[in-house]
Amino acid sequence: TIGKPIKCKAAVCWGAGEPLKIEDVEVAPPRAHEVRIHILYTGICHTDEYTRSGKDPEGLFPVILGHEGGGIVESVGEGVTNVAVGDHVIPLYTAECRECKFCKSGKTNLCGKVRSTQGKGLMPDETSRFSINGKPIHHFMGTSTFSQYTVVADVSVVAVNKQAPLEKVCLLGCGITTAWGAVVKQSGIKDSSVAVFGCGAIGLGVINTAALVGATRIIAIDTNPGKESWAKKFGATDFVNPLELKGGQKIQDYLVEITDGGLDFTFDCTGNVQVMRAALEACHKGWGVSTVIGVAAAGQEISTRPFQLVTGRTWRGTAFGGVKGRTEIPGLVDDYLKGTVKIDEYVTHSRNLSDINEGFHDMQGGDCIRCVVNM
Ligand code: NAD
Ligand code: AHE
Ligand code: ZN
Repeated sequence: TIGKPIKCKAAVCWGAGEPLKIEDVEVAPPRAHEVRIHILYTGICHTDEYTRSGKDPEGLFPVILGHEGGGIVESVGEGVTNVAVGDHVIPLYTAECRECKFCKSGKTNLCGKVRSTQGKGLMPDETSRFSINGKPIHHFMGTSTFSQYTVVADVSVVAVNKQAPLEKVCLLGCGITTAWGAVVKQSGIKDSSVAVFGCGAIGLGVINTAALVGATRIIAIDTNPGKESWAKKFGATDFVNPLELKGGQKIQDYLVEITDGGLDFTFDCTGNVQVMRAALEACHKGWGVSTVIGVAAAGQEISTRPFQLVTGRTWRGTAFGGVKGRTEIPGLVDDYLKGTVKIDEYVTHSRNLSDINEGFHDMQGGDCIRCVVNM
């Protein structure tokens, strides 16, 4: 049977730097190996704002942004076996096909199956399922969760326990999972010292997971003094505001001083390349490992003295925390239901789709960890 197009509301960004506009969009039925999802809730991540602002070199317009969603499968195309109509699902911006060189390597969560068309804002057959008066609108990150209905590749979606509230577990679509994976997939964090630069949802998730795996000292760093209480609530043992250091001391020098030579592990959760450098240089000589999670604007580059690496520090990065979504997210949902993974604590704001631009303003306000949009 051939499905019908659905007319629904979606937040469309028509051009770089423009606010989102609620539009009536037509969502074509899923083709072979595609899934159409009724999105009920979506978080707003800093990466959505990054692409909206025009700083993303991969940004394309007009586009339906959003990559932290939760919904219910409305229909499936030919050949779809991993999800069924009625399943509660989370769309995955990092696909998992289990067949490509990347998936089979056992070395990475990055999947090669749909990444190139995803980067072009298209489905794997190089066309879009979204249109307004016949004019195609780009997909985003293979997910486009700022639409009441979206179409994703079957490799880009996972079914989860129906007992879990979608208004909460939608956040596993990006922020919380990224932070969790960035910590649990690195060995040696137990009994070690950790510094986390940036206490948004990502930084708080890293702090919380580091505490969970048994890091002994967790130093949170943020230029917003209001983040101190948040960081401590999530498990930080110390908080430093780099703007308050005496004599304009550099944050990395201060951290090396107070930790007897530097941290075992550091994380950039800001996307600022100066901060990435500070995070690397705050690492202990001989073994410190710094992980870049933040996403930097087009044209930005990182630098440090190569001597920092020659003397045993490691600079690395992670996408989606190294998590394989289809394999690992169902377990994270169960951990949430058991109470071992926090989600509710991150939700500070909620908005209706019609007020999604307010949600973007919330995010910039400094007192927002995550805003969840009711679609
Ligand atoms: P956020 O804006 O909520 O949090 C960033 C925090 O950094 C804020 O608390 C801010 O006050 C702080 N900050 C800003 N400048 C600072 C500085 N110079 N020193 C210390 N702290 C500073 O953002 P978020 O949603 O938590 O996302 C954080 C970053 O992670 C973004 O760049 C986002 O795009 C990226 N991200 C990456 C992945 C990935 O897979 N690699 C996944 C999700 C998000
Ligand atoms: N398009 C940007 C890069 C954006 C980026 O790094 N995205 C992260 C996820 S951020 C989620 O909030 C990611 O997964 N990257 C790996 C990938 O394959 O995109 C640019 O600079 O071009
Ligand atoms: Zn994100």
